Amino acid sequence: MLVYILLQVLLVFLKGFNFVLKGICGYSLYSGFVKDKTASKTEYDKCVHRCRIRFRAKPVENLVACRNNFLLSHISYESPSALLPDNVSLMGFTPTSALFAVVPENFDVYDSDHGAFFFMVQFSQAIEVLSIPLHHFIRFADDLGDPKGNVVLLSNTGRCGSTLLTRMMEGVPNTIALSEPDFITNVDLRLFSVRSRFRVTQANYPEFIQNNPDKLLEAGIRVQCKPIKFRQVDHMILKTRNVSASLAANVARVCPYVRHIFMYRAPRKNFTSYMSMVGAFPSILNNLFMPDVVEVMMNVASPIHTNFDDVIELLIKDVRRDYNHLRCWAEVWCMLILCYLEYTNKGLVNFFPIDYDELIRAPEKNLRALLGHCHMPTENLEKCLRALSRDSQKGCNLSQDNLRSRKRDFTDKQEIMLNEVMRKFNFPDIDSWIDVFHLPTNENNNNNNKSNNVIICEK
Ligand SMILES: *[C@@H]1O[C@H](CO)[C@@H](O)[C@H](O)[C@H]1NC(C)=O
Ligand SMILES: *[C@@H]1O[C@H](CO)[C@@H](O)[C@H](O)[C@H]1NC(C)=O
Ligand SMILES: *[C@@H]1O[C@H](CO)[C@@H](O)[C@H](O)[C@H]1NC(C)=O
Ligand SMILES: *[C@@H]1O[C@H](CO)[C@@H](O)[C@H](O)[C@H]1NC(C)=O
Ligand SMILES: CC(=O)N[C@H]1CO[C@H](CO)[C@@H](O)[C@@H]1O
Repeated sequence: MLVYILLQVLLVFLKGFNFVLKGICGYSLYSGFVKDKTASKTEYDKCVHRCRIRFRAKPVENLVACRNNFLLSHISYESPSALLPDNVSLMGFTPTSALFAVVPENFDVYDSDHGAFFFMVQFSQAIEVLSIPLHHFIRFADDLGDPKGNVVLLSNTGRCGSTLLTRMMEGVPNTIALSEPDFITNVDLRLFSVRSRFRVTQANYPEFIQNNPDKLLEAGIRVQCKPIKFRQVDHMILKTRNVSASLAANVARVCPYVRHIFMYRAPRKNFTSYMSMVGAFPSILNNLFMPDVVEVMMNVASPIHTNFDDVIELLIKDVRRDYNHLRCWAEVWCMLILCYLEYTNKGLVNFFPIDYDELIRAPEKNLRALLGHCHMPTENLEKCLRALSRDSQKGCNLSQDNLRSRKRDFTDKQEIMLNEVMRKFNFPDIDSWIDVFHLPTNENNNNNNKSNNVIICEK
């Protein structure tokens, strides 16, 4: 945190310095010659800006990386072919450009043994950052075209064993699983949310993006899943952050070839795990930043145009007024489940729903069905099942060992509060969770026995 603040001070200082330097000799340590920078905006073959990372810091390690996390120095302006090598991967978007991380040539950024989260591996291993203006980025993505392999989007409620599932799926030959690639977090945070909180941020984006954010989402998926030369990739799993579950409908609309999974956990277990995770962060940070974080999360995570629009608006208002960890996180969780229900009922997304405890109870059967849904081969399940015995988030502070000691049960008061939250969404009490798929919102879908509901109903 302190390092991050120092970096910000340094960045302000350097910005001033570069401003003066630019005025005097038309050169900046960050962006090079002014005329080159100007040219990069219009000329496609000089539009990629390569910078060396001199220093990096994030206030909290699980935040989405942005330009302010880096102290960068100018190297060159190049053609978009600079984005093609295997050691270059899409890191995220700013309102003006797409950012790429360049790792050392022999480092496999896609190998999940380097760390449980793709965005963390990118951030810690990157040597250079490439940036490309968004309009050129979209042209680059159009030239690439749709991904050659199979793409699977794994939406989830967070803390539900989704990292374990990606580890299992990686057992399928020629499969890469990206855990929390943040291009998609950027897209949903700023662009698709129609809630008022984001109007200001949205205005920072060029008009062609504001009018058609789908295009950026499509381009992001195409570029994140670009061809890799050093190994055969037939299946690409994109496991999103929990808040991005609300984006599944957009992805289904824009990239109909993507296959969808929704992973969750029975609420009591889920909330216990949520709470143990929140407890793993320093409490000062929690109290200072959590209301902000949770308010944004609710804005992003909640589906719109549902019967619960008014409920959700009220809950969002209450976050700051009356912040309570457990209640607010339970509300976010309900909103994510609502995404699943709404999108399924409206036929927007063909999700394969998977409950963590059900996966653990009958791993082989469930994995087989899940892989079948994703059009992935099911011949060699042993390798997939081996992942079960490994801690799936090792290399990260949230690993199970860290959390296990913090597990807690709820007091009676907390139970009442949680059930009140559940009721606001017409969900059953946390102990009758099994009934959730017979809720009123699901009624019109009751006699439609899609493969979707099989697993839940069996329980
Ligand atoms: C990334 O890969 C390219 C091509 O393989 C190579 O020329 C370049 O030096 C690599 N970058 C770094 C930072 O190692
Ligand atoms: C959900 O995602 C947000 C944003 O990345 C993160 O801060 C939060 O810890 C996640 N919650 C859970 C329960 O995983
Ligand atoms: C995460 O864990 C490592 C090693 O256990 C520690 O050095 C690091 O400071 C931790 N990071 C945070 C944000 O707690
Ligand atoms: C529902 O399932 C039954 C048997 O499991 C099948 O006969 C019937 O055609 C299915 N209905 C629909 C609408 O898919
Ligand atoms: C319904 C359910 O899953 N209940 C379990 C929740 O977790 C606690 C321990 O964390 C178990 O004791 C419950 O049986």
